[in-house]
Amino acid sequence: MRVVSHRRGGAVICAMVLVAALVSVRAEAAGFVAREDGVDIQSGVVRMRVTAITDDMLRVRIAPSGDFGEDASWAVRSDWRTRSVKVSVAQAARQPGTVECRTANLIMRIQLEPLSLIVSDLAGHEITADSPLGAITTEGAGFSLRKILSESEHFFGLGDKVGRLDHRGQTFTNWNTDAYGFGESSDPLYKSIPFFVAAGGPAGSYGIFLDNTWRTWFDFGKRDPHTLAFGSTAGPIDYYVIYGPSTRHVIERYTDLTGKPPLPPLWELGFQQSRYSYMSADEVRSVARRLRSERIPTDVIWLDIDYQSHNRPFTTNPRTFPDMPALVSDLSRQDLRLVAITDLHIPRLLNQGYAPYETGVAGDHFVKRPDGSTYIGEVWPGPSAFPEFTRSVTRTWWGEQYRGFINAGIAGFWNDMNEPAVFNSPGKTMPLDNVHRIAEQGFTERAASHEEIHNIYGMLNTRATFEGMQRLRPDERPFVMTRASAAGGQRYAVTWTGDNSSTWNHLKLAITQMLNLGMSGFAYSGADVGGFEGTPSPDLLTKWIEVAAFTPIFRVHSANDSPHREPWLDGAEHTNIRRKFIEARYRLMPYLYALADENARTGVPLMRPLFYEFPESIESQCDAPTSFLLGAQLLIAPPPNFESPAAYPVCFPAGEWFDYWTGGKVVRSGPKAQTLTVTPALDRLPVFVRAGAILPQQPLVQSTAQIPHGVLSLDIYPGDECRGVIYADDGHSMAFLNQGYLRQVVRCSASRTGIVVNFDAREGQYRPWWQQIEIRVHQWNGTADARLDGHTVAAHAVPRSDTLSVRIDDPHGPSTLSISVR
Ligand code: MIG
Repeated sequence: MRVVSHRRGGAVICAMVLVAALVSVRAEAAGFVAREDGVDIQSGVVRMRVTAITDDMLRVRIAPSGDFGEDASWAVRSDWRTRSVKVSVAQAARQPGTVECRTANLIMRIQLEPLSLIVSDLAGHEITADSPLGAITTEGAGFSLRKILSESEHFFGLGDKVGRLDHRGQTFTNWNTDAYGFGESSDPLYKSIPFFVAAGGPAGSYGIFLDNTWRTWFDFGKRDPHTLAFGSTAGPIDYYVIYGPSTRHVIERYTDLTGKPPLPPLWELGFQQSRYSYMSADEVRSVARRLRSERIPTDVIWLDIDYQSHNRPFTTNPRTFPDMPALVSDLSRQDLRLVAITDLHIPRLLNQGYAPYETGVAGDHFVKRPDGSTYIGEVWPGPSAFPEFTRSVTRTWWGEQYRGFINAGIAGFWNDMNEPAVFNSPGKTMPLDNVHRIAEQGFTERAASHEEIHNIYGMLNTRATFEGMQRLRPDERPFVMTRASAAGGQRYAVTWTGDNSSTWNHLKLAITQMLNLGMSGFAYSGADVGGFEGTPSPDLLTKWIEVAAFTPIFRVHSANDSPHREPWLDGAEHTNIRRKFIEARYRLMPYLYALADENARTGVPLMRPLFYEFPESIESQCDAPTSFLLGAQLLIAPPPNFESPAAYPVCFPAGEWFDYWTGGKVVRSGPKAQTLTVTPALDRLPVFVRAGAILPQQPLVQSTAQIPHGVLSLDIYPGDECRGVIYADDGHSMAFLNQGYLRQVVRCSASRTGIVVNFDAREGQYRPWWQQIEIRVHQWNGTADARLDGHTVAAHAVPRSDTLSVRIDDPHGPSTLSISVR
């Protein structure tokens, strides 16, 4: 045995330990070869390569037969895949056949026989360790990896999975599926995101992303309670270990790897009304008129497949939708926009002047059968061809199909059926032996089976749509919503949870789905409000609107064979409650938009489970099945069992909390989680604000297209780490990339004699709609003296509310507002 350690560029690099003498016979060689940024391991024919991408993130590639194969990825950004940092020897190997090296944050211990990898933090707490039962087994082209599942770990992510929020004790498969009629134990569903976050373990949170497009699976201790296992039916063994220790950091890093969601147009955060389908332009106009006369704030009306001629993508029915530009401009006068569905199946219409098919054939843009013929499957418009989205030229061609609709002024697009769904076929999708012809930067040009491409097909569909919109309307932020997607798909589209049902249980499922999607990179998701299939009771639709008002995408949608569910259809009592919650959403728009800005820069989700902000709540079990956070400041606490009229306990993580609706303090400081009993009521949704929050809000508008009249308000809930963020820009263009935005952090500190509010320097050059800001300090008794940068400003007590109000001119730069008890 020989240990070699040497210096290069100042850093000590990994020790090389040769345990076997047979170095000349590669297949039987065994040993470690140090690299500057990792280590290569040979154990029999098996090769493993560990690379430190950053100090807290490792890439692990394993080649069971010695050949790593092509190094390419649809999910991971190439600038991150090619990044690496130096690793150094932690200690000279203590035993033969092991090596230990480290980055600034991690220790890796690799053992040769049996091959295993243990990753720890610098204090020696194990983050993740291969199972002593054997780390890898292969079977044909498939593989299984096994790791130790520690007692205290809980698992999240994996996209749109249903069931409990915590995946522990369950198994899942990733295979994009048109899961019409799914229920609480259905799997697989529409999306494949082979990434999970583990929280609660001895070293804090970490994540594992398996970069493999095939049919992957995860077992979180179901088969063996002490083993975490995952694998795939084929494809590379190529995974990333991402260390936290905070869940936030894991998600930030995962979205460094796979991309951040882009900053959305502001209207994406507005209320959206959809239906399968609004059948004519006149029907759309009447829905628009009614939304306005009922004063239901709304930003978008959606067009489902029936606006098309014979369900043919990129056409319009000339009888029912004779003039799309006129419809768009009528709606825009009412501050509404249209989003239209564009499915990806292209009907085989020979010599009928149907350009998508004819140009598709001419450009050889369709997926083939193994015999070289074009694959044809039956979908809505009849026998159809399917675009070859793995070719960049085909994606460009697809993007070009949107030109007409973009010119007509349609604001965004909806990519449905992109699992892809195919009628009357095995597995409801295309044959697995269909042949894709990859022609993509970073990839070898080669044929690939549909089995390899299936799970990313929907994501590539949305990529083509998104990039097409960018080319056709470069100054506007694209909006795409998709049903199927894959790891990294958050770069191109928001998503919804597909064909859910009008049941109370589905409302509950939607919350866990959106939370796990948020921890899988998809910060923007929604569930069809009211449920797609079935008939919601008026109470169910009302409660669903209340909850959805605090979720990222807020869209009412319904199936063609279920009753209409525009908000006014159940009488005045329901309409009034629904309106009140939609209005609350619009008042909170500055808070939501600041979260969108944070997400675009960091990837952290808008909607978060409690443990995300309060890690100790994993142990105290404070995460009730339906409660969630919107950003770091708002706790939404619907009943854990929606059908029960019984009072229920709301669990609050340690700290002080205020009632959002009244501004009153409801939970006083304590070292532990506390509970408050709440009685459910149709018109009430408990929402709480964390002490220390500064919530930016705005006057009510009927659409984000309207400029609010009045002032920006900052509601201050005094407490520790008091902070808030103001963000604004024009809401739709790309000018924010070039100083056309405003971001300002506001902090406060309270004492017995008063409160000081500090406005940090402003970033960006954008001039906002407000000239003044109203600061409302909650839990304030009586009046006060207020000075802004030394000058007296008026302060007054808001009657009957324990709130102090101070109005100041918009502080363009750093400013200090001192408020003292009089
Ligand atoms: O086979 O476009 O999930 O939201 O309304 C049904 C019609 C096709 C499925 C989508 C649903 C949409 C519907 N689509």
